[in-house]
Amino acid sequence: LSGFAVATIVASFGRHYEVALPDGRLIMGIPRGKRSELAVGDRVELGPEAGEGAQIIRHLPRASLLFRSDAYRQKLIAANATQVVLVVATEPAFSDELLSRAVVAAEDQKLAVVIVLNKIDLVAGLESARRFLAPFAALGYPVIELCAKADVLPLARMLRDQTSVLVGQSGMGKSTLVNALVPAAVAATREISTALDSGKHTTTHARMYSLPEGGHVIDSPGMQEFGLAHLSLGKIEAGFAEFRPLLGHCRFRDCRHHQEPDCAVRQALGAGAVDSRRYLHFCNLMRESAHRSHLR
Ligand SMILES: Nc1nc2c(ncn2[C@@H]2O[C@H](COP(=O)(O)OP(=O)(O)O)[C@@H](O)[C@H]2O)c(=O)[nH]1
Ligand SMILES: [Mg+2]
Ligand SMILES: [Zn+2]
Repeated sequence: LSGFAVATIVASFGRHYEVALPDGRLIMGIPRGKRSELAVGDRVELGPEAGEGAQIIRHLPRASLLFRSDAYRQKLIAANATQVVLVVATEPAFSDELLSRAVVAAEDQKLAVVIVLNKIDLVAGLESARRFLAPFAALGYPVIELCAKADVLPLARMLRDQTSVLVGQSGMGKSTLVNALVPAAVAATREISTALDSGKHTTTHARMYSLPEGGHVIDSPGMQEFGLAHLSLGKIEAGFAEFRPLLGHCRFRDCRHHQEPDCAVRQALGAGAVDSRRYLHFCNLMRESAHRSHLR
């Protein structure tokens, strides 16, 4: 690489990045500024290659950014993704509230959402997992049941020509899925990851892989929480698809759907049209958000 090139960030190691050149070659990209806020999936312009890698001289505009945040900082998950794949399993137990939160973050960025229920070979937790996923399925989010160790074809079909980011708690099988989808690519990067992670099996860095059938998939480290401190009340509300036909039908225009009289959301809840766990997830987000506005 002698001149300038547009490249894609495929892995982030804090101070520097691994970037893919248009011909597929991977090199190191070093940002110019002190503080960089680039994410896997970001498109950048590189200066001429020199020594260890190339300097990142420009950050190209993003089509989307999936991230979570608390009052203090934001954690970038992936840039330019088109689809979020939420991975849960029959065991260990998963948090359906984390799912609701990730869905709100995805909806805010207009990303498609797919849910994978993995480890269906472990049948003991199957019925309970399905019960927790039923409200999401009822909203139209596709739920794909599979066993990552046996057959990932049902998921592979959904990934074609998309940039999909796998999101979920650790232990759900995200890395096992990616390994089954792109075995050669995972093997090729295992050495560098092992060196950087000091041999641990857990995923500590997000990484993007090219899919043989077209498209890309991003493996991400497991998360236990999904804060949405960056989203306004309106954005949170809009992230609950079942509320959309109800908004504007409450007595008060600024109804928070909590204890107000003649609230269309609470009426729908009473009638069973809004799921009670989804409503609980919404209330928890609203409470966090109200708490933040008091702090300001
Ligand atoms: N029984 C069973 N175990 C699985 C399956 N998929 C993954 N696992 C196991 O679940 C554990 C966590 O998997 P991993 O891919 O590291 O999860 P991640 O933290 O989400 O990346 C590992 O021990 C896997 O071998 C599956 O379909 N069935
Ligand atoms: Mg992992
Ligand atoms: Zn209301």
